[in-house]
Amino acid sequence: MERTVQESMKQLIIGEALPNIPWEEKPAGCQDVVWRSKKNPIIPRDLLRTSNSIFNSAVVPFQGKFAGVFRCDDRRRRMQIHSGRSDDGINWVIKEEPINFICADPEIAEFTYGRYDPRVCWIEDRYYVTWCNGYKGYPTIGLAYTYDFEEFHQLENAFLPFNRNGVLFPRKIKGKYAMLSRPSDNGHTPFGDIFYSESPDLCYWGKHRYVMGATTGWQATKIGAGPTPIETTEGWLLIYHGVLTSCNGFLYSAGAALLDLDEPWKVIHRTSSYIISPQTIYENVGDVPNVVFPCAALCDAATGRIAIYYGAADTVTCLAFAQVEELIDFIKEDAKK
Ligand code: BMA
Repeated sequence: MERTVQESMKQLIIGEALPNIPWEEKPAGCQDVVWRSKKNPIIPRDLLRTSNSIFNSAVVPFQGKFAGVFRCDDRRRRMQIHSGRSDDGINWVIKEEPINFICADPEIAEFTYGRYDPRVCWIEDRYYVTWCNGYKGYPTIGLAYTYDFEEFHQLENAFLPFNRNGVLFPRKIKGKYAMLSRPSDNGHTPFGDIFYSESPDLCYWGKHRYVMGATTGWQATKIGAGPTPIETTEGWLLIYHGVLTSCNGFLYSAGAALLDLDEPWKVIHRTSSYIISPQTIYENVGDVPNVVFPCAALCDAATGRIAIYYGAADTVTCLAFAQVEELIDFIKEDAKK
């Protein structure tokens, strides 16, 4: 694919500049469309003295720096989500206490076995957090908002159980809030496709549409949305995870797709190859081996740089990089395979 200089300077990401995005150039000779940080894992499992593991976590730009919500499993192996701050997106200070959600109705705050796999999304005037919420023993999509990463206000669960991987779009689409999710079961779900739903108020959800499903190879068993979709001139750029069942169990990789901007349940292109799969020691070895699980992506509209945050082996948090133009070209070309 050859582009003129003028074409290659074109801004593809519809959004704001983020000059302080964490970034490392692609290593010379690297053939991959996504490359890992040399600093990986950026968050060790024991950053908190109470943590068994810190992974599958979400970060956003915040007041010129960065903030996030982190999945921290404690040493009793309870799954909880904690807030954190960082000056550079790489070195994080995470609160030792889990988020103490403020709820209009205390029943909403009740959960059994845990909260996990958070995503964070800025919409209009505040940050929204979605996560897999163990509501009375049933996994479903928890939802909350915060202005400051200090106080978090929990709203009604978005859907009936069983559901996971709830990922909001960063703006209303045709006047409605929009969310991707993955209907599932009560265990380690051996199936799963991505659906789209919309809501006028973040309480009542409907117009559920099928987006895309498990296919073959690295995404043969199930798929689930990853980071908040990135708006581009070519469609919503969605990074998602896909699962293959090997003789040794589940193996989690990630791929990417472009969704229609106005009707995001319509898939324009989708990779048939993964863009990153578990291949390093910190992805292959840990509490759950062979997992890469992206939950967040920072992007700089001015340069097209993307920094992807992912959990590795259900143990640590890692960072990888991509260039939007190269990634979109890859999706288009690979979709033809
Ligand atoms: C999924 C979720 C993720 C986890 C993955 C691999 O079902 O529980 O949190 O990373 O399994 O264990």
